[in-house]
Amino acid sequence: MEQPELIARAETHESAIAMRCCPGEYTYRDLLDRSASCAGALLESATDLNEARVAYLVPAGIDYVAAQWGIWRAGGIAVPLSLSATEMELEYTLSDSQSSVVATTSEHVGKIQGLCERLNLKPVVVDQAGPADVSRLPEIDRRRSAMILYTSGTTSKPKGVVSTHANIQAQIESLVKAWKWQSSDSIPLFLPLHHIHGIINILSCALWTGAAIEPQPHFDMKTIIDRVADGAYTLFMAVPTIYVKLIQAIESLPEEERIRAVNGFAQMRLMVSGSAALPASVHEHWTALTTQKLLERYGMTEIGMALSNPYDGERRPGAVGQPLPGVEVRLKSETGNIVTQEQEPGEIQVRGESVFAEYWNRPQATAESFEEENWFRTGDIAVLDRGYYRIMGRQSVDIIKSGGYKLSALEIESVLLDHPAIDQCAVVGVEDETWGEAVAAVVVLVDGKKLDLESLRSWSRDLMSHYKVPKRLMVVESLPRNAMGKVQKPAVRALF
Ligand code: MCA
Ligand code: AMP
Repeated sequence: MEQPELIARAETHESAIAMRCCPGEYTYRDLLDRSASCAGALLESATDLNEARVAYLVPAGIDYVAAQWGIWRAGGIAVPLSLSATEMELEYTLSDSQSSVVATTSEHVGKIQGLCERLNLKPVVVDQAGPADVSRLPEIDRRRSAMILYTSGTTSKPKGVVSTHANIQAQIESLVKAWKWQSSDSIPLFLPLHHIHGIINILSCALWTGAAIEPQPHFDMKTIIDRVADGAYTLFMAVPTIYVKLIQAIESLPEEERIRAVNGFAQMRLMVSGSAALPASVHEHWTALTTQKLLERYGMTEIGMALSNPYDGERRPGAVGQPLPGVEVRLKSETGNIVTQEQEPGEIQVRGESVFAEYWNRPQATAESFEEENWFRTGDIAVLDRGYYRIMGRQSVDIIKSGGYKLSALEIESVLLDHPAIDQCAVVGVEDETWGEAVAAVVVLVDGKKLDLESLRSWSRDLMSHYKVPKRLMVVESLPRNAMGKVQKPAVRALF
């Protein structure tokens, strides 16, 4: 029977440990059985979901895989929801994706029940699904749409990135090959599971290979350091913010604990950084502390991973390396020429089977993001420097990367404008040692009103995920604008 290769492969290592959770361990057979149950519960009497969107709100663990694989095995498109999203954000994702069902767990069903009633969605509780008849599951062609991930960009609201099963398989196979994944690998999973970094680079690559995953509810410094010191992992993948925080935490440990932690990190097979620029100073600091040379790579929701420092060979601080297997990369200059010289900047453009199919329900945005012959325009600027790509920045000032999350300044502005004291506002990302960039807001107040950072933050928390909430606030008489009346973001940024 045709089914996603990731799931078919699980049959070949069914007795291996797939997940070490607290408490208990689960084999690949458990994942297969639980995902079949979920598929059965989603299908009810239907024979195929035929690409209906099924959202799922499930924490990292066996239920997450049961839901994701269950949706795929039933023929649906998986739409992972963020566990830290506010109700307003969840409603947007559910409505925009036109999801008809939400899969969740007994623990989380309360959080989504009200929304399901209001939007007329059916909740399915994954951990209560009974056994299913596998012979009834539909054939899944690899060209079918498999997943929609929401990503912020140059538009106010996030767009849904649609990937097919073939796209996902290509993204996984490229990384498994480049980073030499092995069935003996073991990796912690503390990144959110509504983005590529957690879903593809960690979860799916591990499951493809028959390796073991240790899911954690969130990034908890003490737990991670203890488990690393125990020698629990061979692989570690994280965003730069986590390496900055780890350096601070390890250096403040008492000597004996520090040595144990450092030795734990030193013995790993591979440690990877990505999702945002890793400052060369942090790269070098980490090597000095642990002897590990971090492997920095570059990717994007729409394309999976595109560039990577080598597994064998020089891992250069400040650079993102070369194209991954199966990925074509070129630079296109501002004047529209393909860059052929080193040190000449250009937009990174990417082509290959790992590149997404379309933005959900946005044919114009999809068309505008591709050039002739399927080259995808990333909006990131890079140079080639002694054979390695180096990221210089982004074309749009309205995209902020904070703690590895991609945020839209326009989306945050549209929320802030609803504040009763705010008349005008401009949001920018300002440099921040820990978060890469921090969200900063410059506002013009309504006559006679007052506003301070703390009250703005507590008001914002109900409306947007905590990492979008402004960290800095400046009240001004007027926003810097050009002769046409357009807000000048570089001048706004210079205010901080
Ligand atoms: C949290 N805080 C912040 C931010 N986030 N402050 C400023 N800027 C932020 N971005 C504050 C909170 O308000 C809180 O403060 C305190 O920090 C602790 O919050 P918490 O969330 O618990 O922090 P954490 O657990 O230390 O989170 C850090 C984190 C998390 C683990 C780095 O941000 C994270 O999981 N980031 C990864 C996101 C990711 O996976 N991105 C990949 C996208 P207070 O206590 O005062 O309230 S995929 C992608 O980018 C592409 C494909 C790629 O290339 O990978
Ligand atoms: P996302 O939309 O969350 O998938 O974020 C993708 C964006 O993250 C890219 O377009 C880059 O701007 C940024 N990014 C990912 N990896 C790196 C890296 N190693 N260095 C600099 N920026 C990165």
